[in-house]
Amino acid sequence: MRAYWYDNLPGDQRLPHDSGKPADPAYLAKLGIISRSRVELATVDSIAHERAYKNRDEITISREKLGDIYEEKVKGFFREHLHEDEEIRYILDGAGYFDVRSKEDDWVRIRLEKGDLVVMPAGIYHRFTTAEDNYTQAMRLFKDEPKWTPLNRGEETEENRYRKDYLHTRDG
Ligand code: KMT
Ligand code: NI
Repeated sequence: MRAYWYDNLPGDQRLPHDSGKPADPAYLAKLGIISRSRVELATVDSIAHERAYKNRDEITISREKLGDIYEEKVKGFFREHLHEDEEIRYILDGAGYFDVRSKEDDWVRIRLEKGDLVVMPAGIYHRFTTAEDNYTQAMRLFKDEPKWTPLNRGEETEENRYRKDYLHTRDG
């Protein structure tokens, strides 16, 4: 796990886009994100248990698995959105990037590799992409029913109850 400020330069979303300015775990914590590097599945299980998670699934995002719709899927995940549930992502293999919005609405990029885990709060704006090797295998853990529906950022999400609760928790 390594986090840094996104460079905002043009170029494929799967490139590192590293501005050279790191973002430390303490800053991620201020955004409500918990991150852990190189943990075993047993650790994921205990975090999920502590936080009363009930469901999980596994997803492989690769050309081999998705075929013709791979590029489309990758673009879809990269649309800025929020979810109405807290969610855990645990990388089983490969690598990927989660970009999350900072307090000032800039992007912080979190690179996750095999064994890395993030807990993302409900209501945070984010987007996801595979990295240069176009391969991410991940476990997605969710508290109750799988509510995968990404709510794309717009006027409606600004008024969303989960968004407002998130900002209230983040900013006090
Ligand atoms: C998300 O919330 O954008 C995702 O779960 C992306 C796919 S899981 C690595
Ligand atoms: Ni998402």
